[in-house]
Amino acid sequence: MAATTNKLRALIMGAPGSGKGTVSERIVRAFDILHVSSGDILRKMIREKTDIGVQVKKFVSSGQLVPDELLLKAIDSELKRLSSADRSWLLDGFPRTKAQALSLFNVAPVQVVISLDVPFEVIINRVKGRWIHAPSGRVYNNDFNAPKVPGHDDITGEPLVQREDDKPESVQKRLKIYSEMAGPILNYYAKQNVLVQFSGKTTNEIWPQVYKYLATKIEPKEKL
Ligand code: G5P
Ligand code: MG
Repeated sequence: MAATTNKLRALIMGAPGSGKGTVSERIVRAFDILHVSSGDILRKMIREKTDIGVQVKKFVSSGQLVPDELLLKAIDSELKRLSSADRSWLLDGFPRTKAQALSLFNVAPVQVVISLDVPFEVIINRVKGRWIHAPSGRVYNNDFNAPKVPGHDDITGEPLVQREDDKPESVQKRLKIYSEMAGPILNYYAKQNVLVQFSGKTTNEIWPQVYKYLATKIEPKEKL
């Protein structure tokens, strides 16, 4: 049963590499909101070789969606935590199927769905230069937000890694799956009047639009 709260329940959607993680980092800096990425949760389980991590590895590294039942098992405890959280939250990468959207509805109906619309040719170029700090999920890019020290995380100084699913063949597969799967979810939220689309070729173009929109829903802690 969904808990009642006046905190914001938001989603961020968009194709692989559209900038969900990058925009989420800016949202967390500017607003008092918790960011939860299903991809980060799965990558942590894979790194730690948990039972679920071992089962999801083959799907994640080849760019396929994790089957619903397994995915819901993977994020069950996180969803339980969020259902009673007394803080606003932003889910990144979940839901991706109608079954997942219905499960989320039972936890908490969402009030805002931010959809990032970035051309696929722009995305294909940018993921080639992506580096991540695996423990935190912080994202860098050789051409865009390069780390201060090449190959190292700005905050911890730990080494950065490339994602296994950023190989060109996996990226193509992920983009194809997104094209096939996203439509019904976006329609589902459009019908609920909670979907807002932000288009652009760069995060710097999209971010001020997202900030202005979110500032109508939740008090910013930092000015743009
Ligand atoms: P994820 O982790 O949810 P994706 O594929 O949805 O992964 P991804 O790849 O994490 O999305 P993003 O977060 O949208 O992309 O993009 P990003 O990391 O912020 O930006 C991409 C790169 O571009 C970065 O290097 C960034 O620095 C750079 N960049 C950003 N803006 C700009 C710009 O303006 N200019 C330039 N030049 N660069 C820029 O899911 C991964 C896998 O987990 C499983 C699936 O297997 C999935 O494939 N999974 C699920 N399976 C089933 N159901 C679910 N709900 C699942 N969730 C995860
Ligand atoms: Mg991401």
